[in-house]
Amino acid sequence: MTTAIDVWGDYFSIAKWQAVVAEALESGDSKPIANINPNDSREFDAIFLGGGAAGRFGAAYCRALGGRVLIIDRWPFLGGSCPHQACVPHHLFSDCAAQLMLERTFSGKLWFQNLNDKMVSIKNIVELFRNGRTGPHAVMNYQSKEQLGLEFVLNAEFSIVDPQTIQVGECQFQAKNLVLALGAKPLVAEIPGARLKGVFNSQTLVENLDYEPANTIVVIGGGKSAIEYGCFFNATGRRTLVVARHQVMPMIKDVESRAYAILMMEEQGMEFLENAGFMAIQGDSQDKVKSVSIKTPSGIINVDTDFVFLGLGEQANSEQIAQILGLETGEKGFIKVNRHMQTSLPNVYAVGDLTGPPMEMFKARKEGVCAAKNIMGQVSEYKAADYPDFMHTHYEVCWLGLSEEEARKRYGNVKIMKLPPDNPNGFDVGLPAGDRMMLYLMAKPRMSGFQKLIIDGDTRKILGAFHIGYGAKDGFQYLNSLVKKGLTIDDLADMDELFISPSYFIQLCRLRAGDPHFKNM
Ligand code: COM
Repeated sequence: MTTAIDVWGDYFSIAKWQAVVAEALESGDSKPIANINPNDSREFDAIFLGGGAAGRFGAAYCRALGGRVLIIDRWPFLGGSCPHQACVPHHLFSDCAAQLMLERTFSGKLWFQNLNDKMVSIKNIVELFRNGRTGPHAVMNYQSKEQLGLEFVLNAEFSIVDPQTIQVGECQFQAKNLVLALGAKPLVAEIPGARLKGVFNSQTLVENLDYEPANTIVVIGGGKSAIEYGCFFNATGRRTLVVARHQVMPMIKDVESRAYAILMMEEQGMEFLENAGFMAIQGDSQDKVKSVSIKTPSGIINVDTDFVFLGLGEQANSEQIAQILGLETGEKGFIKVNRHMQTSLPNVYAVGDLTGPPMEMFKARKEGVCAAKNIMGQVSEYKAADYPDFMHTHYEVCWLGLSEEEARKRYGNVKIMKLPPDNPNGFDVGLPAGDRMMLYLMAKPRMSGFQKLIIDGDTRKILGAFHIGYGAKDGFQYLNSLVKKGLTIDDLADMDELFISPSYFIQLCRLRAGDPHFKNM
């Protein structure tokens, strides 16, 4: 690697990293950026191929346990797809959707500008992200180098010589263990016309969008990314039609919570077409999308559009690696691992999106840490289960544990606490008066969200929780852990709420907690 940029021993500020990453991305320069300690002669305990959430957290943990690790990544930054094409833009777009829903709800009132019938630019927001993402990139590199002391080679193409040897340029690196953390990519749709210009997925949207989509967008898929991106497009003022082969949002298991989420999306103008059969995307003479045909139970419909978004799930970045190493793979190329994150080859581990769903940050990071512990001689097992989950619509939707329906199948004495309460006005009451919902509460009460707690009336233990509104994501992370440890209505009643109607049901539980035979509320 004679031509590498050697950064070892030099202090790199966040601003300096930002410039280095921007330059590498803009120029397409493939000169590796090497941060390797020349004074450490120990063999690497592990090479992490891929420095995203799984690789970076695994490497940091290995090092924390006293190991020597090297991360190799083809991008000039650590953090993987998260800061580049996945979580960070997704959160930006979701923030925009929430902000735009507020602006549209109060359009022309109070201090709000008049957004009625106005579209805002999608291209500008995408460009804002594209120009700003080197900030998060730089933070990743700074933290990894200056604070965590990680060794890495970035901006580097690599090849696998054998499970202990990785080649970068003319240089070979050897390690006792190999950890594959190469991530996943959006599934390619088997839909006629899916390769036309104007058909995007979450990656190509941020990389390639170079025009302003017109006023109708078709989203194909019914899962998280289809809905989350769809709500963003809709919030920009465009007609947004979500077309799913089956149901939309099947992951929100609680029937009432899902219904509220869908109702509010529909009130924002989202259109859903479920159980859609054959679909085809038609192009014009320049291979640019011009319409989509969809087979519905009541016949074929055609929708004119210049922008189609595919949110169809992910497939593993495993093609070459699985073949070279002869690894066992499953559906969509996901690498098979045991609970120690070991692949079918000794001393070869796989972590993160490469091992399959859930394609979530916490799962990637925890799998990285699990592999690290095993590599360093601790026995560790991990399988993502019983985790809290969320989805961004125009709102944040969070949930954990069992839905009401699931709970009733398993328990004989299920109690429910919810806001708004069952009442003749339906949702037209200003409850829950949750975090960041106060304007809605006063002026558009039906939009002020939905909360539901599911409790076993016999043991008083919390079985599940659902929240639609804002500000609950953070709390649900902690709440889930407490619920798994047996949190009861009485424990919740004893907490200290920081808001009138806290996102975690503290006040409702306190109102009922004294009663040994408490009722629904
Ligand atoms: C966050 C990436 S953007 S990582 O999980 O911290 O590596």
